[in-house]
Amino acid sequence: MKPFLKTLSGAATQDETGKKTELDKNQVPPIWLMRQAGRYLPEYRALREQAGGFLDLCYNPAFAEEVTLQPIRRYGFDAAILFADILLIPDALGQKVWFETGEGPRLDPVVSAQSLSLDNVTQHLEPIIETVSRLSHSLPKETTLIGFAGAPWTVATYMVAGRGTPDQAPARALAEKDPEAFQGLMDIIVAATIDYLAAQVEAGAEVLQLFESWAASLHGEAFELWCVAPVAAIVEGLRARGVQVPIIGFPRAASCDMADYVARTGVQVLGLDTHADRKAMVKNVPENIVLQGNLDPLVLVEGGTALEQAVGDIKADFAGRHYIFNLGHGIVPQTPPEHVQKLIELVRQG
Ligand code: 1CP
Repeated sequence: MKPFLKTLSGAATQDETGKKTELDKNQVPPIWLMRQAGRYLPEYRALREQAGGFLDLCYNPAFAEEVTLQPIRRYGFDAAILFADILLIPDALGQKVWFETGEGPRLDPVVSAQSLSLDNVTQHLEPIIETVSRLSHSLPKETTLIGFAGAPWTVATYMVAGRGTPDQAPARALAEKDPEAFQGLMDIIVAATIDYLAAQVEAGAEVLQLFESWAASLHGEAFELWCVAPVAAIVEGLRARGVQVPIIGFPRAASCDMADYVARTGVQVLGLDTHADRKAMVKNVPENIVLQGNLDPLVLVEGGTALEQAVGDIKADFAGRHYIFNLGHGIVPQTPPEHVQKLIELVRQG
């Protein structure tokens, strides 16, 4: 079995009555990194230039396949993540999306689902599904393929603001002022995301991740309504369609009870951000849930003894636990590629 999937099935067979699969204290965890394909790699920058715009790269199956494979070829990660973006869903729903060079995403802001439609979602995202299908054939046989989408709240923050924001104020204001319109917006994102992720799995994705990058901007009841319920609806919708693959939830920097988040959403893996308290997570999150994360991307930039120390700490804290080595957030562009090589050596040296 692929190492990545073995870790997931190992955890799934843990039960709470004390019958446990034996776990080697010196286990080597599977490793992949969020944003492992991207601007820190010279081969990515070269292909990106050839493709034209960022969206052109995402919608070109041959280029997107190649970019996904680049970090696998260079480093031999245990998993490859489909090269795409969370903002392809708004694009597929009919919202205008573009990327300003050096500035990030821009969208024509919406205040409801009124101008959006599910009619063309499947057809619009066909090239992405083609990329998944190609990858399911071209990846090394030991490499697991991860499909993904944005969690609805995070996607909605961009759709309402028309861009990335430090505090997600426009979406929070809309949810507060007109909860019905906002619910309509969330419902259409949930529906499109279920179709999209089911198609990714049908084409060969073996694990799915839902990126909730802006979980920290909601608390209490609003967090339940807009972060927990929509992710639960996606998990439930996929299961109702017979999609059985493990699902990774990543509520970055959320201040909620993580055991509760896992129980309510139904995810099998919990992604931990840089600031998560690992010891508390090991104690509080049930053992049949796999933990993932949480190396600081800036420690990867620094390298040297700081990196050695941080990897040692993560391994020590997660010893005896099924976990996946990863960062607490995406790789930053200034990361020296050789530090990634070093990280893999440190993780795999047992
Ligand atoms: O080449 C470039 O200049 C574009 C940079 C880039 C890349 C490489 C963007 C624009 N998106 C991506 C790829 C991407 N995005 C992946 C590919 C797979 C991999 O990890 O290797 C994934 C999973 C994403 C997910 C994504 N896009 C998230 C969630 C994760 C996170 O980083 O928090 C978010 C919030 C986005 C939106 C987005 N797309 C791109 C940028 C720069 C942003 C962030 C904008 C902002 O909030 O300021």
